[in-house]
Amino acid sequence: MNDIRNNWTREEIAEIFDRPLLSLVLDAAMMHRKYHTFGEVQISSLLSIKTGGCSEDCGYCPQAARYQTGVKVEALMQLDEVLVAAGKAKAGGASRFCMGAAWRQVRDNSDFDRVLEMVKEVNKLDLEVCCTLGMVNEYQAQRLADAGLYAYNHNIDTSAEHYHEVITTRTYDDRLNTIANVRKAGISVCSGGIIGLGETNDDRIGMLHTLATMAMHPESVPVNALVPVEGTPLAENKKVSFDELVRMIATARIVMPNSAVRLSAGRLELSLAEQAMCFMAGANSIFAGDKLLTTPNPEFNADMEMFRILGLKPKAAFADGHPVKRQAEVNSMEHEPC
Ligand code: SAM
Ligand code: DTB
Ligand code: SF4
Repeated sequence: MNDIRNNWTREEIAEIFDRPLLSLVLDAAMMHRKYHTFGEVQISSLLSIKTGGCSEDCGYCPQAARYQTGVKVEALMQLDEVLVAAGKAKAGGASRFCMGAAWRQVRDNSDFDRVLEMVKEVNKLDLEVCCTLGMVNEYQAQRLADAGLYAYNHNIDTSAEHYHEVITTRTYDDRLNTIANVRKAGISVCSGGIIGLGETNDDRIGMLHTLATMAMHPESVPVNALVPVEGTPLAENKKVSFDELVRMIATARIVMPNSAVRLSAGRLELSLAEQAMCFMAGANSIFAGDKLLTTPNPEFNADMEMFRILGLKPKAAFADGHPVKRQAEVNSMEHEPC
């Protein structure tokens, strides 16, 4: 049977998800080896270009204005500061630079113009540029693509059924619409979710089902473990155990064989051996750097030591080509006289 499918049933995904853990990891490792260079890990670096003060009520998020989390609200960063951070990320081996803004949605104003400048300038550093700015319409997605944006991160976070338990200020369909707008603009899609939001295994399977039945799978699938932050409604949630994370990663790897599965937030809680199991289960991307957006991440040197011990190699930028350029080629071929 073809490995790359978008007609998965929930039952088929559940059957994979429920396999004994080590069998599941072995199956995922074999799928990983078939579609990727084993041991090659993409390094992304994150920068919060606009921190805090967000109008949304995402129950996990330290940047929501309505929760007292101690995150200081900051205006949109200046272009030159962003370029310094991007240069440092590149020097540290990152191939992707992701800029995050605590916005509900993009607005057509001077802040967006500045973000477009950031995209253009970071692109010149030969980094894959990624943004996560909240909801975007078709026109805004096209402007980002025109500026040279490589990828857009927009997580579906959990299952359609559980979504309203965590977020009430927007709907699951709003998220899916933005992802469709990004896809239409030819930008690489980065979309995954968080475990530890009080969801059931059925919700985890439902989230993977939504992603794996998209007409095109997201090129990147971040799997975050909730980083509980004091002041947020989910601060006291039960800690995600490492086997739950491995199970999620391995199932994602099997149902979306070609995608990069990113072991994302929550790595600070994992030992080296636990992270090794995540890589074995098909994770082939991480966020590196001492900070995620507002919460801590493993020290850069500790990650480099982990790469050395496990024999991991950083993946080069643009190893999979540039989606916007690929799209432009397809468009120009469509217009060639036959
Ligand atoms: N505001 C934009 C949005 O919501 O799409 C972009 C930034 S938002 C912080 C990006 C993603 O970070 C969220 O979709 C969520 O999946 C993840 N995230 C936020 N807080 C988190 C936490 N405490 N633990 C794990 N992941 C978190
Ligand atoms: C994603 O899936 N995880 C990253 C990135 N995409 C933007 C964000 C994690 C944020 C964790 C909480 C924080 O540092 O504020
Ligand atoms: Fe705002 Fe994004 Fe945080 Fe939700 S996840 S509160 S939209 S910054």
